Amino acid sequence: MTITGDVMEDFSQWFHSILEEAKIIDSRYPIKGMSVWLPKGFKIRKYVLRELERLMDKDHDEVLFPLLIPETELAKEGIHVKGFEEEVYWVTHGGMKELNEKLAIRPTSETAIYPMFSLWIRSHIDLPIKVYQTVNTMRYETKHTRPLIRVREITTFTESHTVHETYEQASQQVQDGIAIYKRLFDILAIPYLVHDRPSWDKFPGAEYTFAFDTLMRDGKTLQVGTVHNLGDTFAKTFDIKYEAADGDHRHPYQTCYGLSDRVIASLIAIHGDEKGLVLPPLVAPTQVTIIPIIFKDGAEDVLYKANEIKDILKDGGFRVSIDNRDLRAGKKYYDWELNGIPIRIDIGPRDLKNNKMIITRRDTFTKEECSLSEDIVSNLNSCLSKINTNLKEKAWNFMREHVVEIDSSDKIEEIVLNGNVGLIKWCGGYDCGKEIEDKTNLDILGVQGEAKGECINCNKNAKHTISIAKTY
Ligand code: P5A
Ligand code: ZN
Repeated sequence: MTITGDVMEDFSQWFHSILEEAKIIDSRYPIKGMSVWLPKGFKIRKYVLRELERLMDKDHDEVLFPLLIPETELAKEGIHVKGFEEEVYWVTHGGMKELNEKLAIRPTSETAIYPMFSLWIRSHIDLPIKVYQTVNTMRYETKHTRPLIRVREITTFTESHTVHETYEQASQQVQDGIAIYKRLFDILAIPYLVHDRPSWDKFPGAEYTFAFDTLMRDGKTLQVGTVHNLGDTFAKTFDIKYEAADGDHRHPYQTCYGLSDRVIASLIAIHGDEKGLVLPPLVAPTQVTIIPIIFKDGAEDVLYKANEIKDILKDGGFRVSIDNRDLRAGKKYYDWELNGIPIRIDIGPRDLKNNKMIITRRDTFTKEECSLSEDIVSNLNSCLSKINTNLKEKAWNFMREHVVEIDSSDKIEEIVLNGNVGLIKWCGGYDCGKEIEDKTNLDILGVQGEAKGECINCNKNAKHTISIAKTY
């Protein structure tokens, strides 16, 4: 079996195929939009979460709220509930008995958390609050579902919620949230564009929304995270108040931001190739595999040395394994490629005699001879860090090459459908923006910067340069 579907030509097929072949998840679970995390996928998820939690824990407290939300709480914030009403799963029964009040399975946790904030917050001394949780949420998505990308049970929803005395502090927190996510995506070598979403595409109930988009190999963008400024809308709805230093009672200002399984989807989609996974070393379940090349003679010596190298590397902090299955080397190489193990070490009787081993990199397939008397740990450390740098550069270059300025409206569709994010000039008008989306059947991702000249659509004075793309 090999990965079916070309990474570039048939991305969707390739993505499904790699999830299956590399045993990341099993999407045959008999409910649409829900899948099983397999051991290897779960490990990748674990290491990604570890990095995220490390970043979050510096400045947030982790909490865990219930899964169910009373209908009355969910319904309180008008715009918010409007945005989610089509997507909520409801619990209506306890056993045979119909419940007095329907309970929503959280599609996100604002309406679970904010009633509790209203109990917790009394004085300005209680602020700021910065909490996060990693939970599953459910959304009855009506668009085409795709494993990890658009699921009905989001299994890895890391959502943060913050409360502040002033609007300025909340705005600053939005920037801090963006900075945290940038650091995570940099660690994972996932390139991103950050956009202030157009007003018609912000989070239901938010004042404004910043979104991270990354570019898949087929030229479609994927929203991989969002950071919202909620103003004092929810505080008013949920009666959250604090006593300020001057004795006044005021509503605080809030933000929320979140990431999902899509982070893991992007990690796999952006770095992988036609041979399988390519993983940044930090999140690879196995970072180094040692393949002893065994012939009749000298097998014992080779195995002995292979184990010795394994122990040295383990002590050096690597996740390392020996592939001593009774299989031909070709099959082992094949699995090494499929599993995206960053480094392969081959060692055979002749290498042993020459006091060396061969290191092969998964990202470039380049080989390097290494002396066995050198410091193996520091050698491999520098090799892993080169892999990370290379993955990051490659991914960023790919994305940058596919962000293209477009100066005439009749070229938008062609250029974007050719796999690019288009940069166009826009007047800033709501109706004009919607018209651009309708005409092209594409999505405006948001504002990239200021612009001079004419709006590409209505020829009025342009205000912004905006990005337009085909989105997942
Ligand atoms: C922020 C966290 C929120 O829900 N409330 C708490 C805010 N924002 S959001 O934009 O609606 O969702 C956050 C991120 O979750 C991803 N996402 C999904 N991933 C997979 N399948 C889905 N069905 C799905 N829906 C949303 C997106 O990356 C989104 O930015
Ligand atoms: Zn216009």
